[in-house]
Amino acid sequence: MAIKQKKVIVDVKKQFAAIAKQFEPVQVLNENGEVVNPEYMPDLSDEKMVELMERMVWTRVLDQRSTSLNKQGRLGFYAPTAGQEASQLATHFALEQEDFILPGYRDVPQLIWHGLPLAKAFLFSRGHFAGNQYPKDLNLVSPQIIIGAQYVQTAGVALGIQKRGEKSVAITYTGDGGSSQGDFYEGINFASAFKSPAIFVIQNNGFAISVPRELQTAAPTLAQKAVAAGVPGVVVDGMDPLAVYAVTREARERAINGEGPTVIETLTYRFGPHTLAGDDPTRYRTKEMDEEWLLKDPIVRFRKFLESKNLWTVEQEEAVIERAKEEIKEAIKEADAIPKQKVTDLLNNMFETPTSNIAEQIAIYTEKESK
Ligand SMILES: Cc1ncc(C[n+]2csc(CCOP(=O)(O)OP(=O)(O)O)c2C)c(N)n1
Ligand SMILES: [Mg+2]
Repeated sequence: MAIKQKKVIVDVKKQFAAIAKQFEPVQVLNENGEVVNPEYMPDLSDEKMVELMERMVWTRVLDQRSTSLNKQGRLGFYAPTAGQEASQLATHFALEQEDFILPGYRDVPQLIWHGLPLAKAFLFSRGHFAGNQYPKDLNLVSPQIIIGAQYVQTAGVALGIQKRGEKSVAITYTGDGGSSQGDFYEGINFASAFKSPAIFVIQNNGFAISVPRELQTAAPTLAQKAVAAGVPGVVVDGMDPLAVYAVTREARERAINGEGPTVIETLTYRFGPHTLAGDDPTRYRTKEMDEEWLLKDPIVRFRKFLESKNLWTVEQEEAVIERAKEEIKEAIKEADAIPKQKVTDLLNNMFETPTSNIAEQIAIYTEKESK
């Protein structure tokens, strides 16, 4: 039988168009703080919304103060957070105290709002071992520096929660760059196979240090990578705290109802440099790009919304700023009061029982430090 016309088997355009429709960014508030999708409005009381705004303002101050303290040589490693407050704090706001957080290096604010004493965060920044020793009752681990590794660990923690029959979730954070790592795929696949209660957040701030997101992957959205693993994925306006809260809360509900993990991609931007270790964003970002994103500032947007509901005033904001400065000053004092780290402190904290080579080094440094 003669074939009249050869038909294309994979209609690429059609395939991608069908997928794209599923990944339109979720938004509740537009840049002017107006509600554009009331059907997605989360169930949050006025008091709760004010509390979220207070946390965002407080955290912006922490970012500014951490930057100054770093420049004065009083802090060490620091990854700026300004611009990402909605992505970080509104995801966190949708959690409960029993939930477990596995952060990346930029996610110190979530740890603090989950109860980590600020002095601990400063000690972590200084590379002090005490900055990695957390109160036992907090379900937290210290920030992961290895890109993506926390995704695999989260699959494990979520499986543990499930095996114990607990009604809580494990949440983790990585960046757009992190979503190109093998660990990212392994983590979501494992949690998916076991339908474990995990939430995988990708904070897509457009860059992995200087590498633009477009050079990371040809995937039109990062959230759609989830679908291949059988996991629901959602893209959200990461500068809109109400939308971020709504998608995270829904993901949490699915997780505790035994429906498995979710991948959330937040579209965001870091206003500052990658870290304070010499990165210069003007070498890879344009002024126009910065300006465009500054208009989307999550604090400005939420302030406009709350002001329109008579829930926020300049005085309220100033009070939060003052309180933040005071608390930061106290926490730095507390961190300064901890004895400086000795080489033996570092070595003694590596293993419960030191290996022979570490034991040898402990002996050498104990001798040196005694002089
Ligand atoms: C496995 C691994 N490879 C490389 C690095 C070096 N590194 C540190 S941050 C970073 C970029 C990560 O970008 P992204 O995931 O987008 O997170 P962002 O810093 O933008 O929040 C890289 C490559 C690392 N820490 N770990
Ligand atoms: Mg990034």
